[in-house]
Amino acid sequence: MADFQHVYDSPPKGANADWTIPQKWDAFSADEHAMWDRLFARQSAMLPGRAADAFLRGLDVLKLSKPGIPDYRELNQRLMAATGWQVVAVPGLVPDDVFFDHLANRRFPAGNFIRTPQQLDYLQEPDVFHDVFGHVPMLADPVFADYMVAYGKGGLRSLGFGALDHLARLYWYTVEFGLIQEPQGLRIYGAGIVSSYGESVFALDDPSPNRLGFDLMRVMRTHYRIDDFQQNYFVIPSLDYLLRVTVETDFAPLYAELEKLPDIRIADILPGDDVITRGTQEYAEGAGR
Ligand code: HBI
Ligand code: FE
Repeated sequence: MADFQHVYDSPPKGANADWTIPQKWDAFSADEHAMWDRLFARQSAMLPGRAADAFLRGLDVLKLSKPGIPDYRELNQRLMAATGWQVVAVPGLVPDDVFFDHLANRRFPAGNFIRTPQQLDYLQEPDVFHDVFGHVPMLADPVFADYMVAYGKGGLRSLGFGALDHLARLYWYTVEFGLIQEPQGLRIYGAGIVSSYGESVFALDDPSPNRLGFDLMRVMRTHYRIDDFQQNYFVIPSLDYLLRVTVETDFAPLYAELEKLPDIRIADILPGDDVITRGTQEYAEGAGR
């Protein structure tokens, strides 16, 4: 992640010790607010029938009294009332321990900038649209809200085991790129998918990626890609299951076992896998990828 432009070693000038900064809602330009509205309209139109029920219900907390980038003073009143979570502004990616500490205390750090028109469909670093549109609706769900707290606490603990890379894969394949099995079919809930125009179609409809039943150890062994659509998605049976598995599992023995087990290459399917869709991988193997 070292080449992201907003990564710092210590809080930049003007930031607090916990890396938060004032949102300065009034400082966003009309163009920046219009970019939010454009992205919001495009994504919310495509998500019915694709996004998880919890996400669609949570979208209501983002419908504030004025258009544009949400003013956290108003957003946080609604989010706090729903689950006790709040959004805090940060300059960009923050160190892992700082990130986990915020999550463990029901604070979601959101980048305080918005993509430019040139970055409409791809940017390397989470902006306010990804962080707020992508993450906040799920944080309004009580079960997912508790999962994120459990993840933050587990993240802090993982640092002591030198197991950050393994735990980061759990975040990646659930919070960022998770799919859920609902009565009507597969749905997306990962923020990296729901905030992406292309991936919200690809993740559900494209024949290329594998879609595998969620297995905690399997996920923690699996590489992922940060530069393009995923080659694997993991499907949870319910948010309750995800919370339960995270809270009830003692990760210490798993980390010990993971040290002995090889990582799994990105698109490999193993004999024990619960294969929902065996991907063709044609997208990943196509020209220039
Ligand atoms: N910082 N702002 C921000 N957003 C993230 O998603 C984030 C971060 N720092 C570290 C981090 N994520 C990783 O540790 C997690 O993906 C596990
Ligand atoms: Fe994210």
